[in-house]
Amino acid sequence: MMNEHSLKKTLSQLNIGGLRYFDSIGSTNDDALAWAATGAHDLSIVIADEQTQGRGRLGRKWFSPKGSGLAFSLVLRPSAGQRPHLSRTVGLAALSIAESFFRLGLAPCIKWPNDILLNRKKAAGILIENIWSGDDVDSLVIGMGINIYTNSVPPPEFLQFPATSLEDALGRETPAREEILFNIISAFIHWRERMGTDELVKGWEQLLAFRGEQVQVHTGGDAPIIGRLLGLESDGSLRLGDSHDKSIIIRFGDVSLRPSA
Ligand code: BT5
Repeated sequence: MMNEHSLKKTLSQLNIGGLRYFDSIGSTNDDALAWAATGAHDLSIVIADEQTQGRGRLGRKWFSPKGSGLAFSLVLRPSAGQRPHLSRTVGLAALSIAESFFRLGLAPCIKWPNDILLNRKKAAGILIENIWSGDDVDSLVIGMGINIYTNSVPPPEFLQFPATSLEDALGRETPAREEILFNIISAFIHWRERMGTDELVKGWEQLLAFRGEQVQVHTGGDAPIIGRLLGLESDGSLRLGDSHDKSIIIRFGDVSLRPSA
């Protein structure tokens, strides 16, 4: 059973800022935003067994029932050295989740910008929200939702993209959630120290789903942008190539494979 005691014990070897655990909460991002606004230390964690109002991007819902997955938010107070690289934060988070999956012998991919896939199905998502102080980011809240057990996978009518869980992908006994959380936070601390390096962007780029394939990216406008997925810019933007091999750079959007005609 995951609880405050088991989490404190597992995370005690890591240098986290603080921990808040809830059996049930609306959204861990909301609590972390409130905590950040009232002085949460760097690398504070809000985690819940269940979310009743879990959020995705653009008002979408994140399904996180009791006893099924990991739903947590990290508060980040960026150092001066990290500030120029904050657009890479989603990559930092995605790489950290991906590494925890590699450790279990799986082969994760990152569907740009914020989904982690196993067997081409979504196993985790990331939601980053900023607290501003004038024109500067005061702190960031990085929400991560990871489907651990089969019961975390939403019913198909809930989804635009197929979903899976770690348990489904492993097909064998799944480690405790605390252990997976430990691995994610350890990787996060490791990569965060390398936030300004090419190594981070390369590591992230190597894991991109659909590389070299024809994709469509919905950016909120009517027509999707279509092209071949080439890689990343150094700020974490996505680079596609059009039919004349001219680069198209995309900052926001949702990538999917282009259905073959
Ligand atoms: C995301 O949004 O993928 C970000 C999810 C972030 C969740 C974490 S949990 C801790 C923290 N607290 C919160 O309230 N949120 C964060 P987006 O790319 O917009 O994807 C949302 C879409 O994913 C939904 O519209 C569904 O189609 C699908 N979805 C919802 N729950 C899912 C699940 N458990 N597994 C796979 N897909 C899901």
